[in-house]
Amino acid sequence: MKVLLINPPNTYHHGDDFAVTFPLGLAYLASVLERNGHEPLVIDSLAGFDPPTEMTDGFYRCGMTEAELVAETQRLEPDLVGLTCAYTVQYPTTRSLAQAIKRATNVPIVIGGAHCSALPSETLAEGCFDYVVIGEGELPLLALCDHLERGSSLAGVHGIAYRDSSGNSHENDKEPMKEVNAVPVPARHLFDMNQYINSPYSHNGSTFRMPYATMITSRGCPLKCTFCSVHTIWGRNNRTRDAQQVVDEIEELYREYDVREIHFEDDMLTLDRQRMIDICREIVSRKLDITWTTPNGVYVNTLNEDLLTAMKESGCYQLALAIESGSQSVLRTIMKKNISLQYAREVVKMMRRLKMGVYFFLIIGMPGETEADIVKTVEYAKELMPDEAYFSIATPYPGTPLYDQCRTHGYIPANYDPTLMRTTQPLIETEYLSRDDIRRLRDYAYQEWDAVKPAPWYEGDPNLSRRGGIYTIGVGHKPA
Ligand code: B12
Ligand code: SF4
Repeated sequence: MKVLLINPPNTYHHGDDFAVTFPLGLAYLASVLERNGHEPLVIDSLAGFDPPTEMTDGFYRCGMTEAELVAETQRLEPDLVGLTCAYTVQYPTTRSLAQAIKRATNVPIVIGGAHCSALPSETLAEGCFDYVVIGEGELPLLALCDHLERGSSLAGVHGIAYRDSSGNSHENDKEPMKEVNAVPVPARHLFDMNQYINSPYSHNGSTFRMPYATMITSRGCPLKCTFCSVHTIWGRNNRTRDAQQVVDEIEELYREYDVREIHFEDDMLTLDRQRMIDICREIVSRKLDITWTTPNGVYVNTLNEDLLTAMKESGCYQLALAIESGSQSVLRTIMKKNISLQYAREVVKMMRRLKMGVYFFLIIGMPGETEADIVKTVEYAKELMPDEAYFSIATPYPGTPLYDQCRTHGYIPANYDPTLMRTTQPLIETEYLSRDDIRRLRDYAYQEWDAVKPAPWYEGDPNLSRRGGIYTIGVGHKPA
């Protein structure tokens, strides 16, 4: 059957980071549909757009208009429309598009992605979605096509919420796939790859060589950090693709699209150290002239000298370390993230010896955290002096313990505005910190950091030329 997969337009606030990266989720779904005899059609309504500079009704809007997308849907006449909604912050825009498509056509609509995976019943209750996919989408989407084509039952299908013929709602638990090696590579051939691989608006602006491509090599993370929502999609079991298969995908990108840099977007790339070393060795043995990095961050406990050396030798020029806090007690008791700040010091030293770039992800404004804790975080960054430190404001994504805690204690309003689920402005206020405090402390963190931050480590290296840097809505490119 004909399935139209749409990456909806986005709305941004002043101060948001802007990136247009390849929609891996839709490409995985399209690939599985194609393999199973269906006809996937894809529209990435963000591809090729520059960052918006004009504000309307308090938002900066980017991408194709609703009218254009409705017209395309009518022209293509799909049997099913699939919308992705990766982030809660974009949910209102996605819902509005679904309502517009519903008003103009009779085509059934399914939604998937992080937001609805955490709140499936609430999303189904909106009325504009006929089906909600919970978690990994490949198998539920195939089952849904079968249901629509042949009338098969959805009763035993994992990972789907739906209304039956009597109008009763059902929510079937997700069951993450066991064998991720069997999932075909993303159907990149259905997209205009030039719009992504040469785009200056990459994740964290951290591209050194173009063309670049994003990929994932694993699914799921066993840790239970209180602020993290990725388990709502992938579950807690870390399932990895074999090194050979991962490097096959890299080689395909290298040969078919001339890609010279890879961005691994995994949540837990290095849990299996030996697998990562095997990936690195395979890149070297196939003589693939690439650089690579991890814009989504890596777990510092998994890094050691052997692994870092293999990474460096295979082209890794920078790792983002998800340190989160400079207070050991906040890490242990509030964030429940098992990181030793002392070990992180050692890792940064190893990376410096190997001449690798270091990028820190830090979070401020968690419930239970005090101003003194936040000062510790800033001081830790100043002590270790990464090349860049990124201070995010704690945000209670649905499906996280942080969200539940904030709802229970009233740290977020009952009817909170989903467009505020972003890390550059505070949505919550806590027992110790008002929203104004959190804003002030983030400004303080950046002032302190900007006053000391080092010159880029790659300055003067003729082989590396950082492209772009982070683009901030309403502000422009931050200097790289
Ligand atoms: C790369 C990434 C980005 C990239 C772009 C991703 C892209 N082009 O798709 C960039 C840098 C732009 C980005 C930005 C942000 N991100 Co982000 N991002 C990610 C990350 C690390 C990987 C996404 C990815 O490619 N996954 C791989 C693909 C295969 O998975 P997927 O897209 O989820 O698709 C699968 C399923 O979800 C499902 N599915 C998805 N869509 C559909 C549609 C249909 C029809 C069906 C049936 C199924 C289905 O099936 C797919 C295949 O199994 C995820 C974490 C994660 N591991 O998923 C966070 C994540 C999605 N981001 C998150 C957040 C919060 C943000 C920001 C708000 C952060 C901020 N700065 O404030 C911004 C929002 C930007 C905006 N436009 O407003 C959260 C979302 C949580 C939430 N509920 O809001 C996540 C889950 C990480 C987290 N912190 O918990 N992000
Ligand atoms: S923050 Fe990282 S380490 Fe923690 S649960 Fe999420 S993916 Fe795992």
